[in-house]
Amino acid sequence: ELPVLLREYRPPAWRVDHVDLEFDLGIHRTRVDARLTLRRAGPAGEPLFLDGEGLRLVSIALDGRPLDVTEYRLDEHGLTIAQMPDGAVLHTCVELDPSTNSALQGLYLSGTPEHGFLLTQCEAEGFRRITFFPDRPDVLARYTTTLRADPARFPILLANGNPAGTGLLDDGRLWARWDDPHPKPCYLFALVAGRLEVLERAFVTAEGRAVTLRIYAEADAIDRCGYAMDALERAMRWDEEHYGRCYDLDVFHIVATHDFNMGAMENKGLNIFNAKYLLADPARSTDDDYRHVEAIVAHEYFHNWTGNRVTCRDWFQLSLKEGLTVFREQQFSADMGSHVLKRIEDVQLLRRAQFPEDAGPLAHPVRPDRYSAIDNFYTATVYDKGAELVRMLAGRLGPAGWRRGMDEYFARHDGEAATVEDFLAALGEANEVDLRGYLVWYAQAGTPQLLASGRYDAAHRTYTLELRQHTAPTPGQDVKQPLPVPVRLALLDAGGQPLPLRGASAQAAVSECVVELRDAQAAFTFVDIDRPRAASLLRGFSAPVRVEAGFGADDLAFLVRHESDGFNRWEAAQQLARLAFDRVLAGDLRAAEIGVWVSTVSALLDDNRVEPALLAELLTPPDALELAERCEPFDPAAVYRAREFLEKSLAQVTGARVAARHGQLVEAEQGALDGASQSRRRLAGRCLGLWMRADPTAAAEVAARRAAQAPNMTERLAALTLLAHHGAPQAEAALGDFAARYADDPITLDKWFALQAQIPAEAAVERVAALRADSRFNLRNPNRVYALLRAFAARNLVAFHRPDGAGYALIEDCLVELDAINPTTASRLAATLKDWKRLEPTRRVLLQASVERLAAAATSPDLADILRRTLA
Ligand code: BAL
Ligand code: ZN
Repeated sequence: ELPVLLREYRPPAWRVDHVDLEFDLGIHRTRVDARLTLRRAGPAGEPLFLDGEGLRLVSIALDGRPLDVTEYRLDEHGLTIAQMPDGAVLHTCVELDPSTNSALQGLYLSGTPEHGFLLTQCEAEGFRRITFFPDRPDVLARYTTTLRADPARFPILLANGNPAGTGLLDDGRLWARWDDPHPKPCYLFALVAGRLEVLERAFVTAEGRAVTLRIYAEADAIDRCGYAMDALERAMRWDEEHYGRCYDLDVFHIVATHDFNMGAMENKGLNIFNAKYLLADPARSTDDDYRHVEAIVAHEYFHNWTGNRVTCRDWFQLSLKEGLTVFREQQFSADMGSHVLKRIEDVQLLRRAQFPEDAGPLAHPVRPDRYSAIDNFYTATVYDKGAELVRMLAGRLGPAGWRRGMDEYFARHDGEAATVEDFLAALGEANEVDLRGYLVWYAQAGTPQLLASGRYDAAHRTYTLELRQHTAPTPGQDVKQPLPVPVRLALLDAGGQPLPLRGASAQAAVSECVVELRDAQAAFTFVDIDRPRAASLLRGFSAPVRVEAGFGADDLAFLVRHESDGFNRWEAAQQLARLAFDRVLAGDLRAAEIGVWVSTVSALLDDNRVEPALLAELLTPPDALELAERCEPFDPAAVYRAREFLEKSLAQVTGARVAARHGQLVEAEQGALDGASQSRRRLAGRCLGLWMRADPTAAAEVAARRAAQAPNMTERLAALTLLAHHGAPQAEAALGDFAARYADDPITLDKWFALQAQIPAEAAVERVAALRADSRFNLRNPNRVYALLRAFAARNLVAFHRPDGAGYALIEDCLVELDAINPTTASRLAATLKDWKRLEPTRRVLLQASVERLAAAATSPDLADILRRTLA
């Protein structure tokens, strides 16, 4: 199929002013009556085309007159009516079978036919599986939805908007009507029908609107929704206070399901959540789980303004809502917890997921200019690099300017479908600055490399920073343009204090400044300055680039010891560990860099001013996925071994200290959820990890006890993971206990699958194969596929990349089966194969053959698209 191209965007030929939907709901048969009030918006004579897939048309009428089969045309993509008046009401009636919808797009069944419930997922193009409609985000309409069903089977009937009546029909069925006054694109449509319990809370907005907040979940899960409700309230308040945005309906509903392709979905007034990101309780949730629930509840809520009230003109603009909403979510999470730790987490995610994507065959701009399957563009680039672009814009405008710009964006585009250009224009014009230069960031793929070098001129007391940028070619983009790169920086004296910075023309001195590199290279000179001991560059990760500043181990060690910017202190420790890693990988096991890293970070253990969670991060070398990205050719086992050598080197020096520290940290552990308790648990986990490498026998005994008895899931899971990943003699029994204990809890069982999928040993291939055959595994459940198969393929360098190709064969086999069930899940799993070209020759040949066989066998457009791009 031909790709869709950004440059070929045309406004819709038909608008829909009103949509009146009626559903007669059943698990095996659902009937949908749609009455669309249509208005011609394009040239006279243009036919009406409505998207529709997998629908059985029962009847069709125009302005009340049934259409003859010669008056319309049906094909696998939709419905065409050639002769149309300029305005008309089209009534279609279609039938569907939700119980056979394993793709989980459109209307489908969560759980079993006996006990499950019905729900929808429409983003990006699921609405066309529910009824015939112009399924594109720039067609905004008002919706009325009436649901009818057997009240014994479906006592709860929900749709978007405000409740507009409910009652019993003469035939005994229940009906409920919902009216959504806000125009919306059809990807935000949702309905839910089934037997669900509810948690309710009252909320009054800053504008005085009384809103009922309700979270719906199945009976065994409703007790675990309280934290999400608290998080929702916090998010609603935060958006009022920080962006002046209030909620706009009388109800706000969230529904939890275990069967969901995504993390969650922001349908207007009716968010649907993957249960994994909604349910939380102290006995079963880790600290990370709690943070994720809070962040994703906020993210979906924030979409009400950035996504729903102002939506995207077309799917190329996806980052307009996603990058912006991720940025807002990041701001919120930082405010709820620690700004430094949140920034570290964001940058880790960027480096582990987005940088590799941007460097490989699936690289695409934050605003792609073509796609074959839009579901393949819900990527780290669109989301996380997109958020970094928004962060740069916000930084460029400053807090007051950012708020002014956002107010202008909402004022101009409320109720509309907008573009990235609209966004930059509103932000810029509200502040009288031209931000169009940032469009290149949206249009150009690849991670820029920033080369920095500093020069001190003692005679003139000046310091000159030279910056150069370079972006390597990416698929389809051979020539790259320079980008505006904001570099936040300080120059530090020998005591780590920032030196006063004065530009040649600036008056007042500042301790920190931002310089913006706009061209391929530029020099920035600071005057009347003492010789700096070190430059602290790209503070807070002020641009999503890779920096090469040529710092040696001693410079980085100085920054680890003295840097006052918490993020850059961590960054210096990461860079120092990378220098050490490079030496180990080159076989130089006695290199000075290794010793400098070990001595510098281990000394921090004795510094009780360092906050425990930050200390845990300072003591951790970059993730293997980050380190792997720098290796060409890529030998996954060698990367794993080299990183493990670093871990052991640090463990040997810190063994006794980390054992003692672990004991202190867990002594008073009660499982409380406050920040200080979470921070202690993070460090306890890190200490146990180092201790496990220093003294496996003693540490494993403690780990086995904590896995069985710790009063919180964070520690239990960390201990169990260490036992399993280090092949401790207690591991199998502990794994068995854990599985028995949480047998009825799919979310916790997913953790059990995922940690085994990542056991760094070649025999993990057989273990994963056995788990795939286990009766608890289910290829139809996306969470379980991600827990076992994606965790294995994406994170297990040793087993997935076993040199005999057994890991590749396992995933190949699963993908063939999965493609027929759920193409979205299949193509997300297949994206883990993208690195084949970088592999050392033996593995490369095996993985390439696997990808080629899969490409030949792929039946869904989603999987075919990922594999075609992977091979290109
Ligand atoms: N819109 C898809 C799910 C999310 O990003 O919120
Ligand atoms: Zn989102």
